[in-house]
Amino acid sequence: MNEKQNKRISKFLSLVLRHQPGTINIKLDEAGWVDIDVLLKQMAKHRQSITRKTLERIVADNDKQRFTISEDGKRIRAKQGHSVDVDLGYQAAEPPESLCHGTPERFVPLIKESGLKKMERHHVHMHADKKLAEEVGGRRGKPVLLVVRAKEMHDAGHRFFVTENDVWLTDHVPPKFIDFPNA
Ligand code: HQG
Repeated sequence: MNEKQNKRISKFLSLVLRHQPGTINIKLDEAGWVDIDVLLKQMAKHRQSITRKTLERIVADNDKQRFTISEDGKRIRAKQGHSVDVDLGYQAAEPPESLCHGTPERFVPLIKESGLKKMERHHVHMHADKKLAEEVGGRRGKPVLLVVRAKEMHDAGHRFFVTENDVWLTDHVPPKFIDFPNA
């Protein structure tokens, strides 16, 4: 399996494990899990046939470690980024002093007005790592790096969660906690 195929399957897995399980007629449980046997069978039925070994390789090699296999090896789920309703049991945690959020330049005026909103996702996503946040913002245009004064926000009563792969999540970041460049 080459890099390109790998990426294509990984995208397909994101689609069915986060957004549209109905595409291949699977159901995620309340915590986002689906049986691997069921997933592979339904993928095969929809011209996306892969072996269990390939699936395991994709989970292990995924650039952002997007997926996780249960300890007993029977189930799989996406670690974050769902638009379907799931409860992933994230741990509430105290964030570092500041967290970064990268966004395309064109969204900045709106964010200055209404803060960071979760849009189609369940949370606003932030990273401790500046470079990673810039990459995220760069997916859809020239990125601008916003710095969220996370500790201050937390102390003001906002809840933060952290995922297994170090993505920081919160419901909404009001503009007053955001440092905009050249502002
Ligand atoms: C922007 C990827 C207008 C926000 C990445 C972002 C990340 C606003 C976009 C993860 C706004 C939503 C998350 C407001 C926020 N007005 N635009 N008030 N508030 N926005 O993709 O953070 O590949 O839902 O800045 O690596 O870009 O999915 O969020 O540009 O970790 O694993 O609205 O998604 O990971 O876009 O990315 P997204 P995001 P995966």
